[in-house]
Amino acid sequence: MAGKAPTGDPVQDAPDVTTPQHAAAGLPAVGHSLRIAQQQMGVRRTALTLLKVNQKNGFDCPGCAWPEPDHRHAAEFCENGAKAVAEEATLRRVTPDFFAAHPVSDLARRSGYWLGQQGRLTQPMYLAEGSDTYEPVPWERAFDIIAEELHALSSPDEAVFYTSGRTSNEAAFLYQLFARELGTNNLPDCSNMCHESSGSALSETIGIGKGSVLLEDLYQSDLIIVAGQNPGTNHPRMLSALEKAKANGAKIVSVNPLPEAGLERFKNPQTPRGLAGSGTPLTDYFLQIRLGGDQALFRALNRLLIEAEDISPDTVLDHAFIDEHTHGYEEFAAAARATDWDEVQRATGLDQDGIDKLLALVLDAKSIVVCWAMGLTQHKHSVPTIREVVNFLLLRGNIGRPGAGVCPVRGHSNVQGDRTMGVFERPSAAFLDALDREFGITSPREHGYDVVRAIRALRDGDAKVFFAMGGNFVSASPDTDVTEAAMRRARLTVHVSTKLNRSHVVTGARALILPTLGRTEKDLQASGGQFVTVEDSMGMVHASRGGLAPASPHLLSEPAIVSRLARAVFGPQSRVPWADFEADYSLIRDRIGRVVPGFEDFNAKVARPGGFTLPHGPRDTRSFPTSTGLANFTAAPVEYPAVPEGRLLLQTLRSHDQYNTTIYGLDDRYRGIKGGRRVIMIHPDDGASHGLADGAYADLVSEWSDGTERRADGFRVVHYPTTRGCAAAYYPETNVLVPLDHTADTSNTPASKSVVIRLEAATGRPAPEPA
Ligand SMILES: Nc1nc2c(c(=O)[nH]1)N[C@H]1C(S)=C(S)[C@@H](COP(=O)(O)OP(=O)(O)OC[C@H]3O[C@@H](n4cnc5c(=O)[nH]c(N)nc54)[C@H](O)[C@@H]3O)O[C@H]1N2
Ligand SMILES: Nc1nc2c(c(=O)[nH]1)N[C@H]1C(S)=C(S)[C@@H](COP(=O)(O)OP(=O)(O)OC[C@H]3O[C@@H](n4cnc5c(=O)[nH]c(N)nc54)[C@H](O)[C@@H]3O)O[C@H]1N2
Ligand SMILES: [Mo]
Repeated sequence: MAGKAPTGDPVQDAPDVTTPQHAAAGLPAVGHSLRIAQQQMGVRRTALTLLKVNQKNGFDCPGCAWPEPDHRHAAEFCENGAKAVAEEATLRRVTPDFFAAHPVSDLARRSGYWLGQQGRLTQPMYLAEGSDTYEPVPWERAFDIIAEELHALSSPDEAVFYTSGRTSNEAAFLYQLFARELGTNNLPDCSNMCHESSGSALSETIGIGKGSVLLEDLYQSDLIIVAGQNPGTNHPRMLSALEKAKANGAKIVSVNPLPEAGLERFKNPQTPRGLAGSGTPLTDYFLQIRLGGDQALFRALNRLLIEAEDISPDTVLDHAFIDEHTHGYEEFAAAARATDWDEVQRATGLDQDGIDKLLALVLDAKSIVVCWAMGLTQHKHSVPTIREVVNFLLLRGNIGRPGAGVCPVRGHSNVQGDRTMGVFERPSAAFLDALDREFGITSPREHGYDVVRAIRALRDGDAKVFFAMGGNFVSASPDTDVTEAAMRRARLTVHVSTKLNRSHVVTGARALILPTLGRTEKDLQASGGQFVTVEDSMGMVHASRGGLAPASPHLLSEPAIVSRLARAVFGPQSRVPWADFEADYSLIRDRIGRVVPGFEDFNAKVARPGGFTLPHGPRDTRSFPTSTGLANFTAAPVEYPAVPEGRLLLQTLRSHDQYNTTIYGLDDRYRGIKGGRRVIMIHPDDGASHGLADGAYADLVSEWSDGTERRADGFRVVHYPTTRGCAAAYYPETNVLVPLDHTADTSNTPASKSVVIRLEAATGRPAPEPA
């Protein structure tokens, strides 16, 4: 069927399943990363490039947002960081000849894996209205096409400017300035699909939407709870931090429906013992929870803490902290006391004994950090869930002192920085006032579209131009068929990208691909070689400077692209010195220093090796810039997903061989799955009750409350030690199952970790499509 998303990799998808592993990293990880790197970049380039990752004079790893330790190893990267680097520094190239040989209708039949494997984009390409083939286009003509379409809009709010989290601070600052000079706050970003729930919950409760711990706090903590996160795959360098914390006496608890190998045991590839020996066991206690049960778990813990205090007054709760720094304790305590144990059991699947064990660890710990990622943020009730985590920490004053705090572990390497720079559809008035004062513009005050609202606007014809600074909007967004149809209604779609992806082939009437420099590459402008800056998950800002020759002489940097676009759109009458910014990024940093709090003297501070840490009121001085001026306890009703009889709850997650929609390979080594991605992991008892043996094939049908159904066919059933009733399958193949309207309350994040599905026995995998 024309335009239908391809289903996995029909030719190559033939999953081979063995038993899951119980330890992460070690020698196999080193070997695997070097193999992938050498395939993409050859031996010499691999050695030169990987040694520069995360070094003080090198570039920031384009993998995850985990911070760099102060004492760096010669090789401060991990297996998956090496894969991310190799993916960008690859020697393969996508040239105009490639596009001539592959019309869009052909590319639209290819899998995301195949598209990504073709290599780096080398020239700006234009798809004219009615054409099926991208053709090379000069940069100036490309900017004129965009200007033409933007000028034809009846309002700037008919344009949407998406950002993925790899964009540097400098580029992000210019980008949001461009959107606001144009007159719109339509700045959706990948954060809307990611940690938006963390931002919403933390802003309301502690007054700042960022984590409150530094690496040092993890090293000093007595208890680290890792809930809804798979660091062995997605933040491998976090395992080194957990290992160090453990050596200092910390206990580690993991809360997850899956027993993730990286959390069980870690073989540090940077120590001889880790390479060869059996490694360090990390998790002391594993709570195998039901999907979406975390709010109930933390509420139950909070009830137990309050009751323990009743029994032994002044020994459990931190009354001095609660009295001086918090608001709303009484109302919250009343709600916590009313917690219903049957409900907790239904929500979590855990018995009281299991929760009592966790309580004992909590009571023993003078300082606690809670870390989390997508397992907590992508549910309908994610915001109250994270607020409950905050309640838990506030009870014993576990915030704003050493070894304690909230640690939302961010995804993309600069997703936090992009937000700090103003990439946000709901900017604060203070931010816009500062921007307007600095540049003499008048930013719009109405809120813009987030990701889900942008898709609706495109679908309904209310948005007509879609511009993406990185990312793969079509594959990363929920409800693939709806999103693709929405995209096709646009007048113009534009992607600033390093690699080919599905968003380039599901286009508006006209489309542009603008190829850009990656992190690993030298950025030479009129004033000389440039560096950019990024902010990690713990609010540390530092420089990133690439060393490789650009993949093609035609590439422009992201700041240059925004600057030239702005000149094409606004002409000489703009009050913003756009050309100067392109020539010298330190001039952008001067402006950031005058607009964004914490960046005063930006150029001087970032010149220091290792950079600087942004101020954080709750962490630094226990000051909470909330509506009450205090840290807020909140008392929400306990929620958890309702799953009708005979149905399963599906989470859509990452394999070990992917970076979001970029597929590195078809293996998920730690989970024992090889050679294919169309798998559905279910508990053996659920397999038995559905009549689906391990190795059988099933079609997945999601059932949404409005009666609509969505299908993804031909998944190999894998009997897996997940919680009963809870299934897991990979994103983005299963995004087609996530209804657009199924989002978290308040944050509007797609609820990608709780999709109600039924399984229908299938005869096998779908027939391969003609190549
Ligand atoms: N190599 C690699 N690194 C990455 C990425 C990548 O794709 N590849 N992506 C980056 C990005 S953008 C992000 S946001 C992060 C994502 O990092 P993660 O959040 O670790 O990614 P997911 O694969 O979505 O894994 C979710 C984890 O939460 C668990 N989980 C799911 N639902 C629940 C629940 O209801 N309760 C609990 N307690 N646990 C649950 C799952 O079993 C799984 O272990 O990683 C970043 N780093
Ligand atoms: N079902 C389901 N859906 C999800 C999730 C889930 O867990 N389940 N997770 C969500 C999350 S947490 C996130 S963050 C989003 C991710 O959404 P996105 O950030 O939109 O997706 P990515 O796959 O990270 O984007 C990859 C593309 O970015 C481009 N790129 C790479 N490096 C650069 C660069 O330096 N500059 C530029 N301009 N482009 C570059 C390449 O062309 C590459 O193809 O997906 C979300 N979608
Ligand atoms: Mo993310």
